[in-house]
Amino acid sequence: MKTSLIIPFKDEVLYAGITMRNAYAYLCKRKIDFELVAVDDSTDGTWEILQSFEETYQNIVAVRGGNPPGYGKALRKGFSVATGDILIPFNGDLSDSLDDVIAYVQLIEDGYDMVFGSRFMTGANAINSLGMKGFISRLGNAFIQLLFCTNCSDITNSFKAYRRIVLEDIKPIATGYDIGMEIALQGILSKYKYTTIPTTWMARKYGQSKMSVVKILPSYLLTALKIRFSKTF
Ligand SMILES: Nc1nc2c(ncn2[C@@H]2O[C@H](COP(=O)(O)OP(=O)(O)OP(=O)(O)O)[C@@H](O)[C@H]2O)c(=O)[nH]1
Ligand SMILES: [Mg+2]
Repeated sequence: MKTSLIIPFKDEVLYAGITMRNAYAYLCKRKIDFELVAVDDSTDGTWEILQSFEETYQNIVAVRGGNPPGYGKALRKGFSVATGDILIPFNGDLSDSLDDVIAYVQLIEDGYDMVFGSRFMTGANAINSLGMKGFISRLGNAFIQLLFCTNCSDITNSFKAYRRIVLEDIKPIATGYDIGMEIALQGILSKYKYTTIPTTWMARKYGQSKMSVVKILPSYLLTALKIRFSKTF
């Protein structure tokens, strides 16, 4: 099966080259059938770097995101141009692990429709720690676990893998960081087969975070409640 990594970038001039080179070299070495789909909303020179990769490699695609930009919009754009059978959002600041990508691909090939990564379950490795963001994220995730009776301890994490049919069926609408949660919760309610595995998460070394967990918490909770109650009534 072909795998598409969807990689969002917003002003990641210090990461764009490293991330694209690492992902490309790693997946070639593992003899995976893959493509890299970079979705960019930058004004700092990231776009020019991504374009040079697109010109050099046949299986690298670089596209622009939306206006106004948004993390969810960027992933949706990536899903719409991707040609893979397995779609995996992979953060442009290399916080997600390529070893975990291989584990995801194997599980989808084994028959799962969705694979969720958890930074919180036993066996997970949060290198350089998640700090206060991690604490708030754990609380939010505990609430969502109760609301949906799911054993996934990190539903808000966007690093997941989906079989193409799941995305074609669910047609996510989130524009922000809540997109991963939206797809996962809709997928669970639609009875797609899923599993959760412990993953490695690494804090960024360069550049700035684009995400404030306090600012986005209300939109996560609202999205979760809407999904829960629109399916019930
Ligand atoms: N295309 C696009 N990419 C985005 C947008 N917002 C964030 N990103 C990218 O999405 C990835 C995750 O964003 P981060 O800012 O690292 O969010 P985070 O991982 O929660 O924050 P850190 O803990 O600081 O790493 C990065 O590669 C960003 O550049 C956006 O609006 N459009
Ligand atoms: Mg990050």
